[in-house]
Amino acid sequence: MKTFAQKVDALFARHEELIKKPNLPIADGNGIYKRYENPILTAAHTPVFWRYDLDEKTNPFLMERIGMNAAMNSGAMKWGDKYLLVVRVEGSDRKSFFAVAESPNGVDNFRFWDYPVTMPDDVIPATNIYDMRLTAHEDGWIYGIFCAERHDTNAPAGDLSSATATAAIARTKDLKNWERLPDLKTKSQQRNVVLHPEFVDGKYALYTRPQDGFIDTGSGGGIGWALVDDMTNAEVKEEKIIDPRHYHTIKEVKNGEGPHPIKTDKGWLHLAHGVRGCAAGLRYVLYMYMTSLEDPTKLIASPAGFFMAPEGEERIGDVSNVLFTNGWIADEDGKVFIYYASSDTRMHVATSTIDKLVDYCMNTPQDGLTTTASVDTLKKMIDHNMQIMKK
Ligand code: M1P
Repeated sequence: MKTFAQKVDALFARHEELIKKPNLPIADGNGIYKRYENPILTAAHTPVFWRYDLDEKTNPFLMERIGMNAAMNSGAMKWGDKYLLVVRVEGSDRKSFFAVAESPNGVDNFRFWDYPVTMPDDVIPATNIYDMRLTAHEDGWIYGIFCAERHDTNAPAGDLSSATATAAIARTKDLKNWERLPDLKTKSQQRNVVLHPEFVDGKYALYTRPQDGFIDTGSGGGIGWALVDDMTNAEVKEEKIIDPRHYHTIKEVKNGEGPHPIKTDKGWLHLAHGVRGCAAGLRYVLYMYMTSLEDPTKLIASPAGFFMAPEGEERIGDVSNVLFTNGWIADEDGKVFIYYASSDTRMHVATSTIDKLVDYCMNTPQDGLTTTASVDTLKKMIDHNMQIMKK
C-alpha cells in the first residue's frame, strides 16, 4: 500500500504531466486562425496545494478540501517574455476569483502563480467578481476592469437570484499589488467594460455594454463608447453605441467587447462576443470588427457572422454552447494569440496574425441582414470562382 508521502508525490507528478503536456496546432483550419489540440487551462491545472491539505495529520485520507470547478474567461498581456493570463478561476462554491498563470510560449506550459490575486473590495463589497480585461494604458498603469456582482437589494423577499452587474476598476504596476478604484458610475447596469489603451481627446475611453438587467441587455443597444475624465472617479455621462445589435444576426440578444482592440495601420482590430437565443438556450460566439484610427467610434469593417463558434468538446460544459473571450496578445512579429473559454469551463488558445485578421475583417462580406442578400453575396463569389476555375 502506498504511503501518504507516495500518494502526495503521485498527485504532484500527475499535475506536472498535465501542465507540461505539449499543445500542437490542429491542421486543416480555415486559413484565418489555428485551433490547438488541448485546452490550455482547466480546473485540474490549479496547483495541487490549492486543493489538497498536504498534512497527513489534518488530512489523513488525502482528500480534496477546496474544490475548483473551472478556469475560464481570462484577461491577457505580455509580461517581459512571458504570456500571462489573469484567469477567472471558479471554485466549487461558485465564487470566482482572479489568479495569474504564465506560459513561456503562449500555447502550453501555463502555470499558476502560487497565490491567487487579493483584490481589495470597493465600499460596497461584491459577492462575486469575474472576467477581467487588462489594459496597459499609456498613462503608465495596468488597469483591470471586471464585473462586480451583488445581490439586488430591491429584489422581493425570497428572491435570492436577482443580482446587479457593475464595472469594477483596479490598477497595478506589477500584477501582484492591486489598487481598487471606485466602481464605474453609470445610469444602467454594466458588464464587459473595457479600457481603450490610449487617451482620446485627452480622456480615458471605455467600451461599455449597457444593460437593463443582470442577464438581459433590454434597451441596451450594443457595444457602447464613453469618454471619462478620471479613472480614479470614473463616471459615464454620455454613451454612444458603436457596434449595435441587430435582428437575426449572431448578436441579436447581446454582444460585448472582448479584450481591448489591437492597433494596426489599417485601424483598430476588435474581438467581441455575440449572443443569440435558440431552443437550447443562449448561444455565444466570437466575432470581429474594426474601427477607424482617426475616429475610434467609427465602424470601418464588420464581417458577417461568427469568427469562432463552439466546436467538439468546446460545446459542452457548465454553460454549454458558449465561447467567450476577454484576452489576446499581439507579438512584435505580428503573431496573435487569441485566448478564449469554452462553455464557462476551460481555456483555449487559437493563433493567427495581424495581417490575416485585418484581411479577414476587410474582405469578409458584411451581413446583408436577409436571406436574399446572403444568397446574392454567395452567388458573386461563385461567379468569380467559375471564371478562375475555367482558366
Ligand atoms: O455564460 C456565458 C457568459 O455570460 C455572461 O456574458 P454576458 O455579459 O454577455 O451576458 C458573463 O457572465 C460571462 O462571464 C459568461 O461567460
